[in-house]
Amino acid sequence: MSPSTPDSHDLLLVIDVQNDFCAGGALAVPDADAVVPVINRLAERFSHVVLTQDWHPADHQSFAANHPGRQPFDSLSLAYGEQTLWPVHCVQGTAGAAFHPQLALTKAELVLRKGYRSAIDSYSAFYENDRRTPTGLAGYLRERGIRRLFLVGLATDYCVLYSALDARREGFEAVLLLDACRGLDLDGSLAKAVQAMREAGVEIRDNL
Ligand code: VGL
Ligand code: ZN
Repeated sequence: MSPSTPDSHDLLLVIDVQNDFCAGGALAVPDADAVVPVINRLAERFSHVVLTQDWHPADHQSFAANHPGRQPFDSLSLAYGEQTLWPVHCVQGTAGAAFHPQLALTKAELVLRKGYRSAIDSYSAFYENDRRTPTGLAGYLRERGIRRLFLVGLATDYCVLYSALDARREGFEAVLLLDACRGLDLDGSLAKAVQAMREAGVEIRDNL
């Protein structure tokens, strides 16, 4: 077996592969749909797969529409720090919040929803954007005996980035699979994200 064959302590963490981040969605990530077949093939090779789902109430504070006079992609200072304002996306129960219709969901052992509190955004699968409020994922993974995470999904420079950094902070090994990720790349954020992950000890690969 090659060293990159996933074992029982490895887990594929699929971040936010939802309609609103894909073609035609409210916050579409360029070329996002291309990750779906790649992720589906990867999922077959893992014994453990977890999905995250961005899941906002309509009055969520990360939406520019909830701040009169503000535009999407503006930055705003909120109680917990700087927050980028987004178009309304992934509203709980809407078609935009559903997973991409071609994403293979059957293998997922857990669907972790995040960003469900109006007052705080949550890019990371581990912590909300105050960097202190845990989602519970670290405890779940530890109890399940998971040691290494392979991160894929959307967007490389936001939710994938923060999830990978927090995975390292929580003591997991972390591998980013670039072929199965796409980024928003606002003001060079993609290159910065990859650099920050490298510096945090995330292994960056194209594929398994
Ligand atoms: C995301 C911006 C806002 C992401 C989620 O999944 O990367 N980005 N909400
Ligand atoms: Zn969001």
